[in-house]
Amino acid sequence: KEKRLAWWTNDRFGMFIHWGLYALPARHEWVKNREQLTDSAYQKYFEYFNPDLYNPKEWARQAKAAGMKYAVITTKHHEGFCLFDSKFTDYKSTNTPIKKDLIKEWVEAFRAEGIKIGFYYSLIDWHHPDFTVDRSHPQRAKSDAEYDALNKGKDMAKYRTYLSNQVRELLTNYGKIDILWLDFSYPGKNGKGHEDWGSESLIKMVRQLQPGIIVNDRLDLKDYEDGGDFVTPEQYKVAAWPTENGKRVPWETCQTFSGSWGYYRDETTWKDVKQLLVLLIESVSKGGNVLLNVGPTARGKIDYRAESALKGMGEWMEVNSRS
Ligand code: FUL
Repeated sequence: KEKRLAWWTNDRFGMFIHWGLYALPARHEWVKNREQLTDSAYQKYFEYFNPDLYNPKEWARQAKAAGMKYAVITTKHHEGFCLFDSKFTDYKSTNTPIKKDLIKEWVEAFRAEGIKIGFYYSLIDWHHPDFTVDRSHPQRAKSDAEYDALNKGKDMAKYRTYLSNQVRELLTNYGKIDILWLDFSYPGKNGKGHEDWGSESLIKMVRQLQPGIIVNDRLDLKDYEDGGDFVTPEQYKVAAWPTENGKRVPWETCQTFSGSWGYYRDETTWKDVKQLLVLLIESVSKGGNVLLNVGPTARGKIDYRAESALKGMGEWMEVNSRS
C-alpha cells in the first residue's frame, strides 16, 4: 500500500472536478434531490446539455499552473448521468447535443500535461430504475407503505451489476487510471452500503483491472481486509493527522472554492487565495493531501472566481513548491 501511494503522498495537491447536468440549473449538484425534481422535470437538462466551450486542455493548463499534480473528475455523479460512452446506459453525454465522450477528451488532455488521472464514480444513482428509493432519494415518499410501493419490482442486484459493469468500462477503456474515487453520501438502505454496491467484489475487480491504482475509503468496507487506500475528510481542516487504531493513516481532504461541488452561479461564499494556501500548507504539514474542487459551467468553462483563485495559488506555488 505504501508503495502504491508513494507518488500521491509526494504530489499532495490535486484538482477535483464536479461536472454534470446539474451545471445547467447552476444551483448545487444535489439540486434534483434538494428540490425533489422528478425524472421528467430533470430531463430538460439532458436535452440541452451542450458544453460548446469545453476545452479540457485549458482546464489541464490551469491545474498545472496552480501546482496540481493529479485530477479526479466525476464520470457519473448521484444524478446518474454519465460523461462517458457507456454501453450499459443511454443516459450519457454521447446522446446529448454535444454528442461526445467527454471523459475521453479529458483524459487525453490531462495526461498530455503530465497530470495523473482519477475517476470519481457515484455508488448511488438517482436515475437508475432499479436503485432503491430511500429517504435520501429525490423521490422521497411520505410513509413506509409509499416507499414499499415505489420500490416494488426494483431489483438492487441489477443495479449492482450495472455499477460493476460501468466501473469495468472506466478501468478498461481509458488506459492507465491512477485513482478511483468512489462516493456515497449515505450508506445505502439499512446502512448496508457494501451489500447494496457489492463493494467487496468491486474492489477486488478494481485491483485486478488496474494493479497500481489507488482507491479512496468510501465503499463502506471499514471492517474488511481491503477498505481502500486513504481516508477522505470532506470540507474541513483536520486538527491533527488522522489515525486508525492508533496508527497515522494516509488522508486527503476534499474541499470546494465556495460551498457546493457542482456549479452554483449565485453562491457568495468564495474562499480567498490566502485561505486556500493556508488550507494546503496546514494539510501538508499534517501529512495530508488536498483535492480542490472546480465546478465547471454548463458551457464548459471554469468559473472566473475559481480561475482567479487557481492563478493566485499558482503564483505562490511557483516559488514555494518542490517538484
Ligand atoms: C459527497 C457528495 O454527496 C457531494 O455531492 C460531493 O460529491 C462530495 C465530494 O461527496 O459525498
